[in-house]
Amino acid sequence: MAHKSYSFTHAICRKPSRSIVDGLRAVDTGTPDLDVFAQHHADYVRALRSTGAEVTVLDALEAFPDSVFVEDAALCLQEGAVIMRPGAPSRLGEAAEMAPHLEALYGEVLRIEGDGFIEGGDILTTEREILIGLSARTDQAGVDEFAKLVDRWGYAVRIVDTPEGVLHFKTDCSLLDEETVLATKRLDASGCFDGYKVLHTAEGEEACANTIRFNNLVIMPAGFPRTRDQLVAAGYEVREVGNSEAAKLDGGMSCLSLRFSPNA
Ligand code: CIR
Repeated sequence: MAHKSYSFTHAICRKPSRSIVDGLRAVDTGTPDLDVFAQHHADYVRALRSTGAEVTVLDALEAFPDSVFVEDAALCLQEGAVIMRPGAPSRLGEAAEMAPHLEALYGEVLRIEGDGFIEGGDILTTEREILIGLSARTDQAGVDEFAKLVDRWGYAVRIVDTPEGVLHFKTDCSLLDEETVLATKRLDASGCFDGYKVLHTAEGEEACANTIRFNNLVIMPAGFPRTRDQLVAAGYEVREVGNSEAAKLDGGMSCLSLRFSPNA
């Protein structure tokens, strides 16, 4: 049976731009190398395609250094897509750039148009609900408008916290299947996953909590062997992809794609 929270026919990615060196980062750990980033990105796209999905790779947008992180510009559900309103001023324009690509694939594309802010990285869609972490990028007004929009498609939205100093809610968690999430201990301690089965990232490997379940695969950043072994032992088919350059900009596996199966 197909699961709407992780069975996908489509994905959209965007090539990293040369301006990626100016991308936002909480702490400067070095300038990303564009060639290495491009190689990792190509590996990521290959992994998505290997599951049989149709993957569109959009051209780089030089005007938006963080535009490779397409996840933050929109939220895709089966019934329709919602264009976000990113809380980072330098990223606000990315949302309008994404809209026409989704309009070409979906019957219904809605927009956050009020004063609130919301980024896709703060939204975890599970089989039964949509969890949204308030963060430095996502505020109450943004969530309220989003919740009102997706109510028409029958989605329940639950507001949760993002740990202090963590960029996005999903920086610290990801969906593994209809009842299981991968999360850092610090996020799980908030109680937001009560009712779910939770696998914890291994001690010292918190930076790999942001994986994606994409059809048969769990795609995770390379270099986190103890968490990888745990996922394999739990029965998941794991694919590792290099993420050293995106990580310099606080990016992980989910931010590099929009994943969806449009109904229309
Ligand atoms: C930013 O700070 O917005 C980017 N440098 C990283 C965005 C990562 N996006 C995500 O996890 N969804």
